[in-house]
Amino acid sequence: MAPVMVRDFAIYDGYLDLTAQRELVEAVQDVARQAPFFRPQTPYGKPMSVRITAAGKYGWFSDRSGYRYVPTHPDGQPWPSIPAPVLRIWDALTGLERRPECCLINHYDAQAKLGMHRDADEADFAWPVVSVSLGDDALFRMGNPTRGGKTQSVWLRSGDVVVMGGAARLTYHGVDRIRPGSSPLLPGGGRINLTLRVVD
Ligand code: MD6
Ligand code: FE
Repeated sequence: MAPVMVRDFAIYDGYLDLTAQRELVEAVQDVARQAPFFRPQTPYGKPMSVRITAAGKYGWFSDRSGYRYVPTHPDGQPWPSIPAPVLRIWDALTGLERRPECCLINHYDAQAKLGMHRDADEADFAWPVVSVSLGDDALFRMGNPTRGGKTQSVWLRSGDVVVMGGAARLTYHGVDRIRPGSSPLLPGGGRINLTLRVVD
């Protein structure tokens, strides 16, 4: 499948069929049973509107001390391993030998959004970030290598996969809002986004 390129983001529209999406939802539920979703604090002390958890050697974490990768859930347990169907998406789309060390899982409810940011807490930006959308539609905004300037937005739908590599790897991006109730996939509604990253 050839991606649609938007500002060097490779968007694989409808990459996952319904069966594959359901398999991933089960895998996420399995991770969340072991490592429950929580709401991190921003470095400024505000709670984030998305709830997060993770799988892999590292999870992404934020509190008053800043953003970082951590080897354990806030409850002290190591993160569950990254589910096999998630790794298969990485393998198929990147063709890389190296595998991700973090699968960050974001959950968006009707009010949640994610401000414009860059994923810059990893050691080597030569590795891409792969993002999988499940559940409700999300308005994904892509900007520039520095904050500000013109942006371009697309609606990401359940089953879409985005590969953020090359010039896009350090491009500002965010989620303005979701469209609540647009997908019946998740039992409790909302949207789940998985992002796969090489950390070390
Ligand atoms: C989201 N995604 O789609 C938020 N980051 O919910 C991201 O922040 C993201 O989609 C890095 C690479 C791809 C992404
Ligand atoms: Fe991001």
